[in-house]
Amino acid sequence: MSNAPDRAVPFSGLTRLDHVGIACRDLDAAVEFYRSTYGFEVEHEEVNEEQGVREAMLRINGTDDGGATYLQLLEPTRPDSPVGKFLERNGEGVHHIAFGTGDVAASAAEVGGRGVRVLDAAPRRGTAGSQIVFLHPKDCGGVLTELVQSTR
Ligand code: CMX
Ligand code: CO
Repeated sequence: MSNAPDRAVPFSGLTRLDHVGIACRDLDAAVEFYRSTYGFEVEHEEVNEEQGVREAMLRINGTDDGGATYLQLLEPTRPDSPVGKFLERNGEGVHHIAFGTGDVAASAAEVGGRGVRVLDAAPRRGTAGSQIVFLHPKDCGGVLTELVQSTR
């Protein structure tokens, strides 16, 4: 078996796993769990009102050149937000995965051209000034999927 990319399929530009998003009811408690259980530290914390989240990014591995991998802990700022609705339906747990790209608009256009619904007509502001789009979970095997072009 070869791991070489299949050139019959156009390259999506997605090169790595940037983060796994986890829905929690209490951000501070979740941060403390990951700190005391695994030793992961918060690298960045912010409120993103457009996405309706208070969030913390915990670096798992990698370096400052844009290659690091994170856990994104997400507490809703309001019950009718995506994470608020998810918690109501499912309780706490894995909410989404995010693939990294150097050009999120180009990657979204590529993937969208293959019949996957891109939820954002234009990239929105994500963590720490990154640019993000989401793909519909129903077109991705039940996995809410984010594409992210980070400034890190
Ligand atoms: N993972 C998998 N499936 C999900 C899901 C998730 N996180 N969230 C919703 N779904 C499924 C539901 O189970 C439901 O399935 P059924 O139709 O089989 O019951 C379906 O999608 C519709 O769910 P809903 O509760 O009615 O929610 P909406 O359609 O209103 O919204 C979605 C779903 C994905 C369009 C919305 O959550 C969204 O736009 N998400 C993107 C934005 C986001 O999640 N922001 C927070 C993170 C910010 C960040 O990472 O920076
Ligand atoms: Co995310």
